Amino acid sequence: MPKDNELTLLSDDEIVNFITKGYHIIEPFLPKKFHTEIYKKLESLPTNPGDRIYKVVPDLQKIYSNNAVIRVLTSLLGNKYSEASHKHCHKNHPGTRSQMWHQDSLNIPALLDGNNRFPDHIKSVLVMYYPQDVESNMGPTALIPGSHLFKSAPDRNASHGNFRDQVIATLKAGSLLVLHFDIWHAGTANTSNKIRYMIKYLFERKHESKKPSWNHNSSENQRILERLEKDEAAAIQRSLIPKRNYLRMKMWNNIAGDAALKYEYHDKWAGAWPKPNNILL
Ligand SMILES: O=C(O)CCC(=O)C(=O)O
Repeated sequence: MPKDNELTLLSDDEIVNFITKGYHIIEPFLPKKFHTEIYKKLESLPTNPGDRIYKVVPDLQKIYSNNAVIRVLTSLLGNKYSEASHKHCHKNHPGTRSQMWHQDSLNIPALLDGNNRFPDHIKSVLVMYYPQDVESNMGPTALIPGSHLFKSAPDRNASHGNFRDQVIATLKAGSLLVLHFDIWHAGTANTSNKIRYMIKYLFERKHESKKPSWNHNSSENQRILERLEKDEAAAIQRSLIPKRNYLRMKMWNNIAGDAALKYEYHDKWAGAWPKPNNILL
């Protein structure tokens, strides 16, 4: 558990994890009793307060303004970021069915010019807070790792069921899930007998970074480049790998300012022939 007064920024490897997968989990950093009290408060609300959730559950401030969250948001969004006024409390009763896969970044009416997706940058992140344990039958949030990088994912994704390599985020009470705004995700069915709450906030970058806003060590650059090229998040067609790597590299460079990496295209197809045991007969 990080101490409350520590602002340890993310490491290069944690930034690469976020770029490649599109999400980061913050483990609980406040006592379980605190989250139980928030759960009770939510249960007592007669209606959904919508954007006013903050006002009616002021203790949420103790979560979102905690250093454990600030260190992650600063690392991903730079030293200046803002909290969007829109917030949402999801109350999933027993029997709630799965949502369709979707990307929240497409929901914004003011941005219908099509420029609301940033597959090569980190401009906004969703932060989802769960005041109770979320077990696999309680409607955990599902994610498709790496799906924030592809603009061309078909709208038909919405009608699909399970994806290979999807992540079902079962979490301990008090955990937060930080998501790239463009990631495909969905709430799943609650087949338990417990209500699952989740509170969603959106944070936005205010400035382009002139240097890394995380704990960067340039002596690791070669290893970081290799990870950005080789790490797998979820299965994709092989012909998309150069585009995926280009977007990963651009995302790093867009948030790293003067610590940009030099990316050179390699023809990955040249070299040794496939070994006989990789050939389907
Ligand atoms: O309920 C969930 O786990 C996910 C909700 C969601 O997808 C959303 O708020 O956009």
